[in-house]
Amino acid sequence: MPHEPMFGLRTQALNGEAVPMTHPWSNDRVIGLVGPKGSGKTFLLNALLGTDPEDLERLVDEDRSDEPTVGVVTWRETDIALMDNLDQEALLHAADALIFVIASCDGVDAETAELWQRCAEEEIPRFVVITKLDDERADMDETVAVLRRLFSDGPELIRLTMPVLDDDEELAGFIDLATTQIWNWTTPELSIIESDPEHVGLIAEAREDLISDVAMISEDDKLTNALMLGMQPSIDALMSALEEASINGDAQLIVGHGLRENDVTVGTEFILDLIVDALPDPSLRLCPVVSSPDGTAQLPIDADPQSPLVAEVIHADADALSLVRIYSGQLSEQVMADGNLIITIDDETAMTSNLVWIVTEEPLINFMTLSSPDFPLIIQNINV
Ligand SMILES: Nc1nc2c(ncn2[C@@H]2O[C@H](COP(=O)(O)OP(=O)(O)OP(=O)(O)O)[C@@H](O)[C@H]2O)c(=O)[nH]1
Ligand SMILES: [Mg+2]
Repeated sequence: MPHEPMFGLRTQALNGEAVPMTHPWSNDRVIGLVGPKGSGKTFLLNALLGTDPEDLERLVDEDRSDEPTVGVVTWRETDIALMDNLDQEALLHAADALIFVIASCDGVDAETAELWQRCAEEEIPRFVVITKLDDERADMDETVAVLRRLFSDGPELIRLTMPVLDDDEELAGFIDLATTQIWNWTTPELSIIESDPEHVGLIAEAREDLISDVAMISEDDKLTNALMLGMQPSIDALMSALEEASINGDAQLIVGHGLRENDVTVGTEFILDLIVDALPDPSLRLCPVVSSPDGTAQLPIDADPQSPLVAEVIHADADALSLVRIYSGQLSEQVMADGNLIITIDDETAMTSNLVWIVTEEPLINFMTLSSPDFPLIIQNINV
């Protein structure tokens, strides 16, 4: 299986070219996994980590699977931090995007529907993975219909893949509705093949839906005009429009995932490509609004490692181990907590360049602001 290819497998398959990135954080993604209990979040996390042999030893032990966890997988030179079992409020602060993990056979709970609504209000980029598509009760069409009723009745919830079964009716792969290519996990290595006319016929209606949804949401006038005239869009234009809308939080894509024999997970690499191509990198995020400790307003701070430090404790435990999201600047050995307490960092383990586990002398508290002792700041826009 190809690891860390230079370009996305989807783009590569279409001979596209990657755009070089210059911002020091732009090769990272900070992503939260959310969804109903038992929907398959930890399973998906392990599937994503399992694509990189070096990460195998870091797979989440099922006995510890309720604890806040950050798994990092490197895909196409992008460090992807995936946060599991984090407090919802912490994720809303700290994640650049969320993945909603919904089981194809279990429905959606009220808490997840409420979280979706909040993300819609706060325009948090996100996509949906429909899991357990190998389950005999799985019905992706039905789950997509339920999600569209529950989450949004507009064009912004866009289904991107359709499951393909093998001769034994086992989950074999997915058709990408944008490119019409089949991603096939029945071969020893994942293969991406052109679909035959029979498959193109089967997906025709779903693809029409996708194209008309793109016509409604895209900001590319040339593309929307062509679509309004009933012309077939180029695959590149379609993919760019989908990815851009997803990064901006204007559209949310739905893709599938499942398991087949020999522990092969189906859909995993597609999801990694989507995380890199269709979710925002940290440089696209605004730094939270900050003030001085006495409440004096401060000018907005750029989300840049060269700017003053603005970081937030997003999970603190009693052993003085804390997970910290850095919004700008860099941690130093001594930091100011909530503008009035100097803290010494004894040890730190970076998950990505801006998501770090730290050990401090004294335990910290959730949602504390960490800043530089020379430039103390407090994050203002939090509602905990
Ligand atoms: N067959 C199959 N089983 C799955 C799949 N995804 C998850 N499971 C199983 O479903 C059960 C629940 O999955 P978890 O990953 O623990 O779910 P979770 O969302 O992390 O659950 P909580 O952390 O308790 O909320 C486990 O037994 C998984 O092995 C899948 O795609 N196919
Ligand atoms: Mg779990």
